[in-house]
Amino acid sequence: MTFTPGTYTFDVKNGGSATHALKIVGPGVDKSTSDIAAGKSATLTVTLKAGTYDVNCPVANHKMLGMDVKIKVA
Ligand SMILES: [Cu+2]
Repeated sequence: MTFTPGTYTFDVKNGGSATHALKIVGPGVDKSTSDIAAGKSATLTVTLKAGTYDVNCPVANHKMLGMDVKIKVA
């Protein structure tokens, strides 16, 4: 997944049955939503620069279980 540099608002909905959250870490960004209960939504606004960002779920061991993706900004 490739993004162009800029400011983005991620509008995330937890369609699962467990609590999750969305975290983005990379150049100039280390931000997370609060915990999002099942069925709830949250937004996360970040300014992305060129580079690679890690997008994951910081709840419990979810990142290790695979809720983890890298995105490229170029
Ligand atoms: Cu999770």
